[in-house]
Amino acid sequence: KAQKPCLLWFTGLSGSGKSTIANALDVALHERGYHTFLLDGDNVRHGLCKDLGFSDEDREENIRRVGEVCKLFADAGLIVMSAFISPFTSDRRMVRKLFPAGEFIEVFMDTPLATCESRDPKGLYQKARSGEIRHFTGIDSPYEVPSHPEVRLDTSTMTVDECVDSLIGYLLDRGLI
Ligand code: GGZ
Repeated sequence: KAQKPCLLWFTGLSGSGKSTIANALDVALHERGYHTFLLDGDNVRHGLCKDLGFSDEDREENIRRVGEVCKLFADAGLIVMSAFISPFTSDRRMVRKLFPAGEFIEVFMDTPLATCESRDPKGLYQKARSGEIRHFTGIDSPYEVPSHPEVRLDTSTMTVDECVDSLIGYLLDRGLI
C-alpha cells in the first residue's frame, strides 16, 4: 500500500496518553496494511539510553539519539511514531530539522496535569510530590508547551478512537497514507 515516510512525534507529560495513542495508531495503521515503527521512552530507556537519567542534559541526549534512530527508520520508508516527554522546545526543534518539511508531525498531548496526576499508573507523581523522586516533569522539572503543534490531542476529553481517527485523518489529508 502506498505510504510516505514520516515521523509522528508524540510529546506531553507523563500520563498524558502518548504511549496509549501511539500504540493504538500503530495497530490501526497495521490493520490498514501500512509499514510502521514505534519507539517508546519506556523501552528505549532500558536499552539504547540506559546510561541516561533525567537531568536537562540527559533528556537532551535522549531526544537526540531517539531522533536519529527515527530518521534511520523513516529513511527505510516507514511511518515512524515516537512517544517521549521531550519537554524542551529546542530538542523537539532539533529532531524536526532532521526531516523534510511536512514529514515531521508534532503531536502535542495537551492533557491537563491534574488528569495525568490523577491517573498516576506507576505512582511516580505521588513520589515526585513527596520528594522521593526529583526533577519530575510537571512537578519540579519544566515542560515547555509546543506553540505550533501539527496536531493537538487531549485524552481527558477525547477517547482513544477519536484520537486515532484524528491522526489517520491528518495523514490522509496530507497524502502521507
Ligand atoms: C519524567 C520520569 C522521570 C522524571 C522516571 N521525569 O510515564 P512513564 O514514567 O512511564 O514515562 C516517563 C518516562 C519518561 O522518559 P522519556 O524518555 O520520555 O523522558 S524525556 O523525553 O524527558 O527524556 C516516566 C519515567 O520515564 N520517569 N523519572 N524525573 N519522567
